[in-house]
Amino acid sequence: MNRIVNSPILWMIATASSSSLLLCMGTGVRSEHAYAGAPANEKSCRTVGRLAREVRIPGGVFKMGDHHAYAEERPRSEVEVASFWMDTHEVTNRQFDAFVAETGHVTRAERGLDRGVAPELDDAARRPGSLVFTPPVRLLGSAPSQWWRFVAGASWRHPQGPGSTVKGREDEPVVHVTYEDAAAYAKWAGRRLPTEAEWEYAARRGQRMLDHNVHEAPRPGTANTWQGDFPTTNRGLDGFVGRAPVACFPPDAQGLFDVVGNVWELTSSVYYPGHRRPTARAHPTAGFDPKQPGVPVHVIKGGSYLCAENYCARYRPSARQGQDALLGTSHIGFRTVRSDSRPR
Ligand SMILES: [Ca+2]
Ligand SMILES: [Ca+2]
Repeated sequence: MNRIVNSPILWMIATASSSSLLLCMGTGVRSEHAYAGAPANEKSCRTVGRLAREVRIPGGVFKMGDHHAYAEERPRSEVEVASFWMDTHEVTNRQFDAFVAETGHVTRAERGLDRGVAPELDDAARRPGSLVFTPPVRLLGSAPSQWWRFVAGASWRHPQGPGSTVKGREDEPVVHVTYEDAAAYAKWAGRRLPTEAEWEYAARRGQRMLDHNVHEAPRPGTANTWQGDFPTTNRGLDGFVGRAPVACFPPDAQGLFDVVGNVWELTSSVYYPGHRRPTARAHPTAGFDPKQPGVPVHVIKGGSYLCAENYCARYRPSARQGQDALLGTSHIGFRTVRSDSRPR
């Protein structure tokens, strides 16, 4: 795999203490802190074991992308999606633990980067770990390196780094997983990761039925996002300042929980900065993100608990970003799907 040493991700790993990741860009909008919804809380969280495992998403044709949002969401075009079954919620720590217990899978964050993957890096830069959101005390400019920190030893078992644990957080979405970790889980479960089109199609169906304008922030009380000025003021008016257990917020009209918000969700689609796929000669099959050139990138969807009105605002079905296929973070997880051969 060809990765170049001056990519922002590898630079971040190499410099560790001043890690950087271009996960979101500013919107120029100042958050007004208005919040009319009732906050979610422990009482509003469903018992995960009693939830339906999956729901059937009937196939159809839809307009994918958005002309009025970020450039990478263009062009908007018609896409056909076959019927499929989708997890009702993000994969939890409890589910991932069952996978690890049975297969012995060791995640990329726990293994670190081997020489075959990134021969240009020195040993210190290969150490096991992951990116952890760490709010800055003071904000100087807008460099993401002020709130993304590479923490050696951070992994799905230790989301905040050594000493932290998922004990008591079994129903929270698993994080610090890479594309290969998520794909391995899905295979073990007899499933697969959704394509970007499948994910967006399902998200649009649910949002439209809730009469949600895709250009606005999620309605208060419907998703775990950020209220306040990111990254310094997290008011937690929706009931959670960090990740929430899955299914604490209401489901969409199809019965899907936390499609928007809580954690970003990995897809099987490689990322390009737009829906018009470039020629194979121009860009590698591993995807291409001009913000992290040379790095294999997959599309992530839905935004996370860190998406605010003044920053990111990618809590919309069409919103998308490229994620380093070999790097985890504390706000990216996934859900799985399986194909359905039945007619619509
Ligand atoms: Ca929140
Ligand atoms: Ca989500």
